[in-house]
Amino acid sequence: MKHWLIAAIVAAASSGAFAHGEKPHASKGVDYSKAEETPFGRAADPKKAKRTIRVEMTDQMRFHPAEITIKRGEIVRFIPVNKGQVMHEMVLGTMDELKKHAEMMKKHPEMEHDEPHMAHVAPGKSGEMGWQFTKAGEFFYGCLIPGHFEAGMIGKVIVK
Ligand SMILES: [Cu+2]
Repeated sequence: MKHWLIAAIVAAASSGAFAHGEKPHASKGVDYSKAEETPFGRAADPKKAKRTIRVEMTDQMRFHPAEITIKRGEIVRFIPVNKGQVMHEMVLGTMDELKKHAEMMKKHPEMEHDEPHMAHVAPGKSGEMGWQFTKAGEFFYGCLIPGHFEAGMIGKVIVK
């Protein structure tokens, strides 16, 4: 746990130098109209969601549900719930991006990162993430805490 705390303090002191980019985040009073289009959609105001999907994360390194079907263009409010005793996270992306990101997390486990397509959730807590899948296809969500993704902590989003 300690590295998360240190990273958070350092990030606060250097005003977000650890962030990947200038992307909006719900907790920072964001303008969702400026949300960047990614290969798997864009950040959206969870308040505008017509559908809320609760996703449980467990220490068995699983997401429940592990497969979600969504209509293209629909704004979804994800509520990742950590049912375990350790930190988990829900990160949306393409399989390629999640794999790359998991590799990076292994090399730099101290790296603090926070973007609208990811939610880090402490044990017993829940997070919130608004997302609009703008393209049809198969996308994924993974927990990129070192070891978790490799253990199969991954789910699939089918966008129709
Ligand atoms: Cu995890």
